[in-house]
Amino acid sequence: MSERTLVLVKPDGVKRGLVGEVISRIERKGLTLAAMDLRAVERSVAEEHYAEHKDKPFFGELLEFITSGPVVAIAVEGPRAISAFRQLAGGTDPVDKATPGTLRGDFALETQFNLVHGSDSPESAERELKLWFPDL
Ligand code: RTP
Ligand code: MG
Repeated sequence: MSERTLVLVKPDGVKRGLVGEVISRIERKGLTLAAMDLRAVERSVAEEHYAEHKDKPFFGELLEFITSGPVVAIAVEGPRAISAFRQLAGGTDPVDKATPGTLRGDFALETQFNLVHGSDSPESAERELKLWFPDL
């Protein structure tokens, strides 16, 4: 059964020219792109997107970072797309958790600048896709 997940190439990934690399890995895995958009992130969208972290000490930095430049938002589709993309992304900490061969393991060094976002559950995917792609 096919499902959809929200992927973001974060501002660090766009600035570093890694959008193609992310898309390539999604496609090579066998997942497909249902929608894609390069866009500036409004603060209200960033706050809503990361609402689960609003009481964390890093929330302010996280908002600053995610609104610091354009992101590429992608609705990714395929069997077990949510888990499949989390596997491609690797763990949150790019050194201690993400292993080589994953996007974060191969291309990132710091937790704050970890290149990509992927929805972490069916509930998150539904909520996030409504926020980023209301017309999909
Ligand atoms: P994401 O939501 O961006 O896909 O990342 P994730 O599920 O792997 O990690 P999550 O716990 O949801 O954290 C969201 C993002 O917040 C930043 N972060 N900074 N300074 C810190 O300790 C810290 N912890 C998390 C990261 O950019 C992380 O991806
Ligand atoms: Mg998360």
